[in-house]
Amino acid sequence: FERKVSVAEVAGDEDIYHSPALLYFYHFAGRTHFILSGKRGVVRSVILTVNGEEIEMWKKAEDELFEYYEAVLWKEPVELEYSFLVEIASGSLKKLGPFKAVPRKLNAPLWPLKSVFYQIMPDRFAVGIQEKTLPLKGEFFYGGDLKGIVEHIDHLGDLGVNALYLTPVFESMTYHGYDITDYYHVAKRLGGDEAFEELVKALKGRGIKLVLDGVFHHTSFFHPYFQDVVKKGEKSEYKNFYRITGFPVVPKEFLDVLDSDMPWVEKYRALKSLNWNYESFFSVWLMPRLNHDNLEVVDFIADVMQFWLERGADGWRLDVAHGVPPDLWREVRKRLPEEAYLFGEVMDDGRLWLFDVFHGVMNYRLYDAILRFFEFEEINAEEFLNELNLLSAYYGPAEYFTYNFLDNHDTERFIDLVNGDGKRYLCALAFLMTYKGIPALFYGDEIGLKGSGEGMSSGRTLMPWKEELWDEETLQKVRKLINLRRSLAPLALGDLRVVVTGNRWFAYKRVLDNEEVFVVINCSGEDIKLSYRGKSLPRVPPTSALLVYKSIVEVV
Ligand code: ARE
Repeated sequence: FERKVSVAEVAGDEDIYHSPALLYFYHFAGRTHFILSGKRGVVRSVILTVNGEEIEMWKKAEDELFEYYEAVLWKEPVELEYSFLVEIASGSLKKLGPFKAVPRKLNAPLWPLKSVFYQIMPDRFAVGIQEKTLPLKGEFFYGGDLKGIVEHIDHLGDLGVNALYLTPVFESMTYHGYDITDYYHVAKRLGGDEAFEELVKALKGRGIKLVLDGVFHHTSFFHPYFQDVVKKGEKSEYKNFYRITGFPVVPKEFLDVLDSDMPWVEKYRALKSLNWNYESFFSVWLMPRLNHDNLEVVDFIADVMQFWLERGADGWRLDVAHGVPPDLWREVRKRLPEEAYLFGEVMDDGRLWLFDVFHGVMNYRLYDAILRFFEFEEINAEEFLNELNLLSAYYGPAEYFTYNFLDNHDTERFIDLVNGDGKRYLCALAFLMTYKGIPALFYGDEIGLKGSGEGMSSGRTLMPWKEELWDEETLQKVRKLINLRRSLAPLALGDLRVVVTGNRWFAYKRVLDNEEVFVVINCSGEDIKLSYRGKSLPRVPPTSALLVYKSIVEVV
């Protein structure tokens, strides 16, 4: 992609840049975006001329190296002739163009744009099957299953979410399921393949889409392919499935510990201190890394993904996606139906993983900015908005397809991070629901569910089903926000224009053709009084949000 410019090149004479490529000239939801980037400090102003009409571009964002200028035109995606007249800081003028091209479109399924996601870790949500044998008995398993989700499907319906992302559901030995032993069967502890079919039926009946978690960076140590390598060593036909660094794959003591009748917790501890000859996820012996250079592994991944898409899944979240070469994902994507929504777990800048790789990424970069503004109060509104606009410049149309969250199974719960301040949670959620990208809740957020302890697995608490334990006010407001998100098209598809910013509050419009929604996010300790279209609005109390759509005003 075009912005892959090295620092040395930038220092040369390529001070301003545009090309009619996806990130610089694209069409989305009825409008055409033009982006021009310049080396920091070089550009003073830019005039865009399109088919004879002149438009002044606005400075959208800046990073360490570049500044990004943008103009938006509400036009059909037709061929346009355009050029830029750039006023350089030194006083001279530079002309770029003319360019003659049709704006590029992102290739992606449209259903995610209409979705609000709900994420469930099945073991922690609801117990449907009371009698069951759990692997590694007693260790961390709460016993939730897919039948439990079916039994509580009305909870999802009432909330108004219309897409479900489930953490891994396949055969494995842990409660979290990221160590898969059989990719073609749903874990018996979760109710097996039958429960999966029932779940798919229940979801389809309510128009809820289903996204599964694909763990293809590694398998379980106990996956038959890896076991074959452990047993047969160099003679194993699966030795190239993994990244083996020597034979035997594990020393004899390792197998002795595994075979012993020590309790599992002790076994785990003992095994950790031994050596092994394979690469694995974060040096966890249970998770040997697949060899992604092996074309048979590519076939295997594509086959598993297609298998479950045929059985009712609508998309995949790809685990440790940033630990697998983008080319592999590109190839896999080509073999899957275009309607399947694919988003990768990518922790930082998503640019290498978007466009023709995944449709979206888990938006960790947005999450970091949200924490810095809403929780730590490290950045002010202007800095927060610069970060948002920067991501927008980096991702172009792909930003509408990112999976946006305030928490998930790997983070502390947002409510815990803000010390139980429900108002602050709702304020941040109001932002998420009125921002570009696909909003997602982690099960229990809607009822004010808190985590226990600290660290990445602290949020995986058991969902309480006694309604006396729910925070009813939060639930009502979360419902309202989901409803607004789903009923007001500009919130999902609209362009974003910042209207005014304070230190800890800001207001923006989401504009879609001739419709718009006005949003105020007030994270400050004071009332904010604004007027909109000549009318004064009700005050926005501290730590709350306000939405205006036509003559409807909502304060959350
Ligand atoms: C368990 C314990 C941990 C313990 C670990 C090692 O919970 O406290 O440290 O074991 O013994 C799954 C389970 C985890 C489990 C893990 C290993 O859900 O509970 O941990 O397996 O057995 C990095 C990766 C990122 C990954 C996160 C967790 O880059 O891909 O770590 N996320 C996915 C899933 C996880 C899952 C796995 C991967 C493994 O979403 O749920 O874990 O399949 C910084 C770094 C990131 C780092 C992040 C979090 O931001 O830049 O690279 O992410 O911190 O640590």
